[in-house]
Amino acid sequence: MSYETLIVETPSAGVTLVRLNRPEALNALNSQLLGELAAVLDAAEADDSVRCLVLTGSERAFAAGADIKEMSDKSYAQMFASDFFGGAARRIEQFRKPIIAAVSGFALGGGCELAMLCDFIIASETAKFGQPEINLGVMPGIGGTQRLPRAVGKAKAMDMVLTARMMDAAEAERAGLVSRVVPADKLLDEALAAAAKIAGQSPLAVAMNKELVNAAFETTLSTGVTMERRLFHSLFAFDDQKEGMAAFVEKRKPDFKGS
Ligand code: CO8
Repeated sequence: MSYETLIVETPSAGVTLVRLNRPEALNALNSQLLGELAAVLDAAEADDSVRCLVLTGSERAFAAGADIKEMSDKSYAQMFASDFFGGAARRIEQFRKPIIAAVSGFALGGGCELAMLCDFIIASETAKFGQPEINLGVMPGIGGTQRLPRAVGKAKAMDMVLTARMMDAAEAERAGLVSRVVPADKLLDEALAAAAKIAGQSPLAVAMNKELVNAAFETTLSTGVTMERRLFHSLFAFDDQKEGMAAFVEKRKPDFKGS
């Protein structure tokens, strides 16, 4: 399937690379782009050969926010009736396979929120994160006020949301917003290598690991730890656990089948 606002490739077995492709608007997120992204996720979820996604933009911009030109004249009734961007945000939140955001340049407003909706962010040295919606008389709308403080703490989140200050890659790594920072020309290689590593793991264990790390933000420590122990035990129902542990003992590479 081909898309107008996305470029979708399969750079290696099990890995889907999705590039945001609205260069004329610094990859601003509009309804078409988010609709196409939801369709890519539907297809990836249904395809057992897809094990991990990488979402990226251009060198200049991951995404400079929601498309201000699409939103500017909308009424409250239109925003509410269409649940503007709600469906796409929920689709990403509910996606069960890992998504790595590879961020270079601007990740602002909805762009920063889209990166935070992914499972982790690898940033280039040129990345700039921000929630500048306050400058437009509005606020983040795809989870920024909630995910940013969870990622970087209240002080930095308040600072960014209220002053629209951008955070560079080094600060984002110190603050815990991104998992690693790499030179711009290595960004895609690094993200694709991480995705290939994930794609080679047991997809069952990968899905459970993702679910449980996300549960850490939704539940108490004791409930989360109990859930983790139960799921750990349940993994012993799968062939992949037998294969993974046998491969270690036999000093060979495991061949996970997802069963
Ligand atoms: N929307 C639409 N067009 C944009 C956007 C955007 N967010 N960002 C950039 N563009 C366009 C510009 O209008 C320009 O187009 P044109 O050439 O036709 O004038 C082109 O991209 C290039 O941009 P600039 O010329 O401005 O490039 P600069 O390098 O000078 O500046 C910046 C780059 C600093 C990134 C600047 O473009 C900028 O400030 N952009 C807007 C950033 C912003 O405010 N983002 C937040 C948007 S609101 C939002 O994201 C809300 C999310 C929640 C929505 C969900 C609701 C439920």
